[in-house]
Amino acid sequence: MNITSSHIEEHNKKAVEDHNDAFDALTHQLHKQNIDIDSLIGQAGAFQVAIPSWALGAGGTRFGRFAMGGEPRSLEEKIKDVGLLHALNHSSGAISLHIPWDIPKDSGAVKELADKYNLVFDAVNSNTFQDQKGQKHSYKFGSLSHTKQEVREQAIEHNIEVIRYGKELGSKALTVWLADGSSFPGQQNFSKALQNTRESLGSIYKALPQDWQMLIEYKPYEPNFYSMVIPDWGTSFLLANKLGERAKTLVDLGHHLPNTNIEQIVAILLMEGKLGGFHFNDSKYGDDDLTTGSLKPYQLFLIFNELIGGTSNPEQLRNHIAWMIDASHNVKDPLEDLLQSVEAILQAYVKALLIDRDKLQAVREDNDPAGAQEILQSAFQTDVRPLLTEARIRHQAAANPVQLYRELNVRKQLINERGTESMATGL
Ligand code: PSV
Ligand code: MN
Repeated sequence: MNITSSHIEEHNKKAVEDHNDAFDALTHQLHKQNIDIDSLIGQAGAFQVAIPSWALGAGGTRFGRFAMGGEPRSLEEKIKDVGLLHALNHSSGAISLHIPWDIPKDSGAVKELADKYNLVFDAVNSNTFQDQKGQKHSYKFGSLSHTKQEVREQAIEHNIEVIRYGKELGSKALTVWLADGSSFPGQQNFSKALQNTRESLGSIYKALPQDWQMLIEYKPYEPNFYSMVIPDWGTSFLLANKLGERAKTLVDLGHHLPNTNIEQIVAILLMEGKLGGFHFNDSKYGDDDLTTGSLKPYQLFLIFNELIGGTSNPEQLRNHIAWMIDASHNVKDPLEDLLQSVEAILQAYVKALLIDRDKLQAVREDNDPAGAQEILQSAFQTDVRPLLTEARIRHQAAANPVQLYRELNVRKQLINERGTESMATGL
């Protein structure tokens, strides 16, 4: 299944009249605020969000999994699916691989295929939270933090192997997420476990190419329910500081206890030059891995407010942070879900660009919280969808990606090609 330029043209031709009306109205509205819409369209069009290779099939919960049919059966098919997304929205031009779920057998050929779809390889993710067939030592009681040196060494070697794969594909970052921790009081020596982790990460850091970053992800609970070795941004930040300049913190939006002020964490990490990347998703209760922006679009906007407010160079921001989605799809078609997530991220980004920074600065100086809210709400309540549509049209992508996906019956075609039982690797 390929999306061709004539599919796009035909779809856009039908959409253009309504789009032009909405776009003209928005142009007029922004013009009155002295905002240059063309510059915003350029910035929106340049923003790329990496798609996780592990989220292209049906996810599941520990209670069950409902197959959706047409799931990619190989890394090559995963790349094709991300290619479909990128053809539809022009904003999904990168793929983030999880090893060993997606080991490239022939890196040259895999790279060539990705090139064909204008995709690059974003951060590679290691996996020491599951045991693989034939693996010598088990990770049941941890990996980089394990009490036994031989287990730690095996986990270190795995991460170095992931770097090797990433190098072959042109990745520039390794993301490390550890499930290590304990489920019962007394089970683990907290400080020893963290010390082991630091030393293990140090060995991996030594193997990191000079132009790479190590992204350290944190999570407060699950799969361990009493303690996690890297439970929060403070611990990740501590490790990143001890490791060196190229080690940074990765913020997965689902990895916080309820009501945590994520935007404040983002602001501090950015200020310290330690914000390495994001795993975008949304949640109501825990690490729910739901569609980004489906529950808390305002929080997402506030995060982008801190990002834009904390940098003098939006281009550098776009290029130096790993923007990735980390989601799981139990009831939605993953491809539709990912299109919706990317759209929500772009909306939050562009709305944050609309904020009048001088005025915000002035009301802060005046200690005027109501004034601050007026400024934020005025940007957040602006409907920027016509601007994003225009960016897509200018890049020969679909005016309405989800609509075209449905018009073309993409899922049905994928089922015809791959069958109803095909199952993608991942969680
Ligand atoms: C753990 O919950 C996590 O967020 C890590 O990023 C893993 O790599 C990913 O999910 C696996 O789905
Ligand atoms: Mn994650």
